[in-house]
Order: sequence, then structure tokens, then C-alpha cells
Amino acid sequence: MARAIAHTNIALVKYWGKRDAALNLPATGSLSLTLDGFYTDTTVTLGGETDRLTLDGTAASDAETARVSRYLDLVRDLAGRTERAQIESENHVPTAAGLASSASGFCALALAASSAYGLDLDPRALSVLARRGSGSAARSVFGGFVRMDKGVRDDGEDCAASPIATPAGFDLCLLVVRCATGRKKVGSTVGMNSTEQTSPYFPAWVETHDADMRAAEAAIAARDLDALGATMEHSTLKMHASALAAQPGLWYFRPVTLAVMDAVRALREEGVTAYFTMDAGPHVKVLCRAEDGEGIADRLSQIEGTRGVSVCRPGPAARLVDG
Ligand code: 2P0
Repeated sequence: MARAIAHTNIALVKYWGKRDAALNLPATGSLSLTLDGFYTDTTVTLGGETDRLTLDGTAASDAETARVSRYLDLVRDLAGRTERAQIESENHVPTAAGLASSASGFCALALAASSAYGLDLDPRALSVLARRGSGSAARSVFGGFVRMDKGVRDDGEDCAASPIATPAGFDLCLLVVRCATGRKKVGSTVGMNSTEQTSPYFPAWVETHDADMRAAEAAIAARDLDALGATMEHSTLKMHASALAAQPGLWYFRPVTLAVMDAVRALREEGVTAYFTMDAGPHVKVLCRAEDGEGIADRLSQIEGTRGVSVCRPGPAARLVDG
């Protein structure tokens, strides 16, 4: 039996598209911030006739259980074991609402399952294993700023995340502005595959991606929040522009998403450092200075249609928990 906690992460420079679907290798790298506020807590107990999955105390659907069972097969192959398992997962993340529950979910599962089956993986190997479940999960192995390399090898062994040191005094926070309730209609995997196959802007997205990675890393090293925020906005707008040009066109924004984006730009015109990013859902995440977080959250929560704002700080690496 093993229990693990993994925190979710938000990409500042996005991952969108795959270079190999079977091994889940991304078409681009990515750069993220792990958050303190949202996490998944997963326990894997070996035994039983079949794999069984409960999510937040409720038996999961057959499709969800089958996906997790196929993932456990990877872990069992690595460990040379065959036992089935019971998986109990508690999500302290609004599930499937574009708040990256698959990131914390598959990272916690990778750590708990690898430990339960007797594997002792170093963080890099854990990141490679987590990526097989979900691309963004590879990043949740580490705390703070994280870089994910797309790698060049066909077997994906060089496609793993690694931590980026946060310079002393670079105090920031990320606000999560909820702009809808319920599940999104088009999942990330389906959305990115459609973009890759049908959008004329997908090649431009991939070609211009490395420059954003370099700019973001340089901005972090220089503690330059404006440069980091500008790169972050550019990356998310390019990602969503490529999806918008797919056939059929795909957008995750709701009217309130645009209202929050406008409000963030208005804050900047007033001299406040604030930048937005959006994932495969309607919510807006806002990067700002730590001391400005509560004030900006108050202001954005007054926008009609918003459903609450969480003020998140950089969060820790994934870890095993006793008991
Ligand atoms: C990201 N997203 O970099 C991007 C930006 C959503 C938008 O990674 O297909 O659930 O399981 O590897 O990791 C969400 O995609 O996709 C995601 P799969 P995943 O955070």
C-alpha cells in the first residue's frame, strides 16, 4: 500500500499537440508553476481480483477504471508484478474544469502505484512515468517553476520535466478565476489532436514555441515578472488561436473569460502588474506580485459571472505520505 499527494500545475508556456500519441510525447516543451492550493491525494492498495477505482469516495465509471487499469499495466510491466489494485483518489481540484486535474491525478497515481509495486524511481524517471498518463502530470513531480523538455528520442526517455530554481525574492502568486461550473465539453487530448490535424496555424505554434521557452526562463532568472507575464500571455493566445483555426473551430472561452481578460489589461493600464493565461477550459489564471494578490482577487471577483477566485502560491513537489 502506498499513498501520495501531488499538486496541480499551470503552464505559463503551454503544451498543445503531440509528436507521438502512443507514448504521449508532446509536440512542444512547456514551462509551468506548481500551485499550493490544488492537489490530488491517492492511495494504491495491492490485492483483489480486478483493479477498482474510487474517485472522491464514489466508484468510478468503467471507462475511467479502464484508463487507470491500462496505466497500472505500465507500472506492473516495469516492476515485473501482476497483482491487481484498489485505487482511492481524492481530488482537491475542481475536476475536469480546465484546472488540470489530470496533472495532479496522474502524478499522484504514478508515485503511489510505483511505490506500491516496489519500484523506487528517481524524480526524473517518475516524471517519464507520469507523462504516460498525462503530459501535464510530468511537471507535477516538481515544485515551483518547472520545465518540460519535448525530447528528440523516439522512445521518449529524454522527455521529462526538471525543476527551475526560483531566484530569491521573486514572490508571486497565481489567481485562479473560475468562470463556469461543470465539466468542459471538449477534453484537452481531443482538442489538441483536432488542432494538430486540421489547423493551418498549428505549424506556426510549434515553430515559435522554443523562443517562448527561452524568454520565460530568462525572465525567471532576471526576476522580471513583466517579461514572464508578457511571454505567458503570448503563449496562451497563440495556443488558443491555433485551436480557433481548427476545423471545426474550437474555443474554450465563455463571455466571462473575455471580461476577465479585459479587466486584467485594464489593471495593467493602471500600473498594476497582472497577466492572464487560459487552459482547455473557461477559467482565467492571473499572474501577479504576491503582495497584490488579495486586492486583485477582490476586484476580479466583482466581475459578473465569475464563480470565485483562489489565490495560489507556488506549491511543493509530489511526495509519499505515511498511512
Ligand atoms: C498545459 N494543457 O500545458 C496544456 C495547456 C491544457 C492547455 O496539458 O493528452 O491533460 O493527457 O497529455 O496533460 C492538458 O492536457 O493532456 C494540458 P494529455 P493533458 O497545461
